[in-house]
Amino acid sequence: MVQPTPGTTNYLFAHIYGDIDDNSSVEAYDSSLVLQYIVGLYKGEWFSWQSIVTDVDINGEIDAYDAAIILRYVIGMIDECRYSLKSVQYSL
Ligand SMILES: [Ca+2]
Ligand SMILES: [Ca+2]
Repeated sequence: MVQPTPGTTNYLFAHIYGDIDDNSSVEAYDSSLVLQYIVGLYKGEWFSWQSIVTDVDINGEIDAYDAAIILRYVIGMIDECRYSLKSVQYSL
C-alpha cells in the first residue's frame, strides 16, 4: 500500500485488485472476505478502497461473482484475476 503523500490535501493510495486484506497477495482468504462482506459477517471496518478493489469485474457491484473470479485466479483456473495485477489509484 502506498502511504499518503505528505503535504497534500488529497491522499493517493494504490491497492491491488482482488487483494481485499491489502497484504500484497491475492489469496483464497481475500475471496472469503468478499463473501463475508456480502452477507454482513465481515468483522472490522470496511474502507472505501476495499469496495473498489473488490469489484474485480468492474460492474459497479460487489457480489459473489467477484469472489468467484478471485478464487478462480487463486486456484489457477484463469491466468489473471482480470485486474488483480494492476493497481488502482484514487484520491480521497
Ligand atoms: Ca490478500
Ligand atoms: Ca463486481
